[in-house]
Amino acid sequence: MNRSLAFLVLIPLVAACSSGDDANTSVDTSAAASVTTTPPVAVEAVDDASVNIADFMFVAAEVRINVGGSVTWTNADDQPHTATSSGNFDAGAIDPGQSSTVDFPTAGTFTYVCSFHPFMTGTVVVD
Ligand SMILES: [Cu+2]
Repeated sequence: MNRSLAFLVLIPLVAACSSGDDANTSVDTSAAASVTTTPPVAVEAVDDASVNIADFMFVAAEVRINVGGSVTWTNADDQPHTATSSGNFDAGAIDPGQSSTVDFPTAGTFTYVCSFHPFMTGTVVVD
């Protein structure tokens, strides 16, 4: 999914570069126009998602699951992390090499942080 998004982003950049190198002042904007009218690619919901914690980041930073699904966080770092959404859920302290699973019975968009390292942020979309 990320790869295809990157590909879409690259198209206008490539078009801009090639038109910049070209002395011809007429710029064909049809390629760029077709990109901007492409609807955003939706992340398909799954029943259960996995999030890897590595290098002080949640990967993927956003996951989308169906109502009733779950998310499992696995800590690949050498320090403990949490996945904590104040008032919504808390995966608890996850030691290095360990995992924690949270069930999501209700719909919503839940942003969360690592309570030890609040610059680490992620989102769980439940729908
Ligand atoms: Cu952390």
